[in-house]
Amino acid sequence: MEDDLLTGIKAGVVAGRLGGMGDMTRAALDTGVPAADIMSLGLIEAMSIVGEKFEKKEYFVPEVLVSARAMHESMDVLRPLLEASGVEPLARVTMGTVKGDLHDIGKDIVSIVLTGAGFEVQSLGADVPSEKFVEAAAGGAGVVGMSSLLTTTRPRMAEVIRLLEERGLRDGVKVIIGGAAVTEGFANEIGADGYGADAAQAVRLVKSLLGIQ
Ligand code: B1M
Repeated sequence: MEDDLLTGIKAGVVAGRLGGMGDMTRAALDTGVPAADIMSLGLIEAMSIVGEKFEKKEYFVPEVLVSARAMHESMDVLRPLLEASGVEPLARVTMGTVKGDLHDIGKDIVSIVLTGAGFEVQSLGADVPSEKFVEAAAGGAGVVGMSSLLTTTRPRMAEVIRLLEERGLRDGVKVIIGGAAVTEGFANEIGADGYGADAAQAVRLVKSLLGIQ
């Protein structure tokens, strides 16, 4: 039963079934499937299948867009559960997808998981101008997190770091990056403080950079 519901959620995202994803997600939670499992085994696995279909040209942008909307319907149900840490925020993290890039699913997942781990996350959204990240650092964010899924938008990350240096803000903030277009090597190359391959790694990274156990 639980497996059927998880399989149904995954299939629903792949097929872009809109309207019923919220109910299906609530039904899975009611039968005891943990929210984190729905996220990782249902939603994230589904989007990787969508990605493969896009690469093989079985899916095109409209299909991918509908799958992304179906994923958001389910995430809306999971968000309050995954975000509820019930403790004082450990630190403020500003998260956004860089300018020119509209991919927001991965960045949203990382934000939800960081919030659940006790951080206050300020989400700047997607297609965020470099200046906005700098403003967030000037406003006291302890960590600036940038996501990029398009290789063409990767230079924006280096730009943010350069602007932080120019404004004298770089020493007061940790910069982390992630998303399918970047790697650990790229993070080192541009002088970021770290790279997270997924949401769990991002949490470990932020904690270690801030010296939190
Ligand atoms: Co686009 N797209 N897309 N797309 N899309 C990719 C990224 C692509 C790899 C597909 C492909 O061709 N194989 C390709 C990029 C190629 C490249 O640059 N080398 C691509 C392209 C080309 C495009 C368009 C140009 C297509 C077009 O119009 N012809 C266009 C660009 C639009 C724009 O941004 N300006 C476009 C559009 C779209 C949609 C709008 C249709 C949709 C996005 C919807 C949305 O986000 N609201 C979409 C999608 C869904 C994808 C794929 C299929 C899936 C991305 C996704 O959501 N993955 C993607 C193919 C792929 O990635 N295999 C593809 C699921 C998500 C959970 O994973 O985002 O990697 P991810 O996040 C992970 C980790 O990376 C990490 O944690 C997350 C959770 O595990 N992580 C971080 C992410 N950010 C982090 C930040 C951190 C730490 C960890 O710290 C700060």
